[in-house]
Amino acid sequence: MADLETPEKLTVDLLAEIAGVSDLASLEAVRIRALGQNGVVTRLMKGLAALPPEERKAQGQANNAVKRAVSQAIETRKGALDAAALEARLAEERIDVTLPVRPEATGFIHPISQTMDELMAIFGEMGFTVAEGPDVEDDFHNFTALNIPEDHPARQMHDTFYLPSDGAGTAKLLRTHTSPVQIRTMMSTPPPYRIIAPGRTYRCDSDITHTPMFHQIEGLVIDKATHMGHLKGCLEDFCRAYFEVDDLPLRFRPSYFPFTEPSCEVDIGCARAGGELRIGAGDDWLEILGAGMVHPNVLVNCGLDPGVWQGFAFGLGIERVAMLKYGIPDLRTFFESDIRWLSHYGFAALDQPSLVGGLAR
Ligand code: FA5
Repeated sequence: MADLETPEKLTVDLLAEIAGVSDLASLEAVRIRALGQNGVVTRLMKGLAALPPEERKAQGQANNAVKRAVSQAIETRKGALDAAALEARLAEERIDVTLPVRPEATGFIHPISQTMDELMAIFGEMGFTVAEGPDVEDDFHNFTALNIPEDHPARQMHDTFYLPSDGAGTAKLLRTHTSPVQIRTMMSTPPPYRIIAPGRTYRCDSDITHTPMFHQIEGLVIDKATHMGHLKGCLEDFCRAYFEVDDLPLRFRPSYFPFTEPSCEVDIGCARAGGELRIGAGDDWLEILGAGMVHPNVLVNCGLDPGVWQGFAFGLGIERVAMLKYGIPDLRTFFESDIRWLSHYGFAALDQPSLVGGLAR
């Protein structure tokens, strides 16, 4: 493009150039060269001032015609290039909905988490709230307040992990059961109570049905007129909901725990035939949990008047009920972090119609 070109020639050249560009960047380069601050058309306009007055009008009109024609051509070409770019992008980004889904590695919910969620959902429906306590406990909350004084033989049954003494004579320990949460709840909030306390527990123990770390869920109900009938009804409803067997038979067998009086073990009806266990059928029994009426000494230790307040407590092993419900044969496999085991026994996050099982509404 030369300055000496006539407006007509300039128009023809610029329009040819505009028609020839094939992308937006080149078009912008032409626009700057023609209409930019120092562009040829701009300089043509500025040159008017130097012309004699009688030529200015005609030259001005000619210059304006160039400017109009070039501006319009640039706009039109820009519209066409924009549309072509959009077309190309749409063609490139098209999604073929008929393609099969690419397999993706998904995680699984561990059977312990699943079982805990189910237990919390069932007890939640029954009006229980969740309480928590520390894994590292002291002697008072884990034993003494639960009516297990020093030298009590029950302490030996618990195979306790003790932590090194802090020098002040208050050796801490890893809680051997979730029952200390009862004590913490009763000492920190006023009655009545209807709580469950799920969590980790520890005992120096390892075989096919015992691991050094395992999980329990504790239940505590204290009110002014709570009695053994409530305990039976509550645990019956719970076992039937959890195992999803409406007429599951339950047996309450006398037992002993220092913190409950009377105490019982609860068995559920089952059948054992050909190495297979079927829950709810047959005339055999399977122990499932421990329970009882909270011992008056425990209430007194927590500052409650046993003449006014009474109730029941229960505790069960979460792995144990998970193994029974989901047919998991070896307790130790829960904690081996074997991804093949988890993909077999784990649960898909989105595949859960109901956590509450068969609880009657
Ligand atoms: C107790 O721990 C009582 N605190 C339960 C209780 C609470 C009774 C409130 C009455 C009132 P026990 O020692 O039986 O009880 O343990 C309860 C359950 O924990 C057992 O039935 C078993 O399922 C589970 N359990 C105990 N030790 C282990 C272990 N080493 N590995 C896995 N599960 C265990």
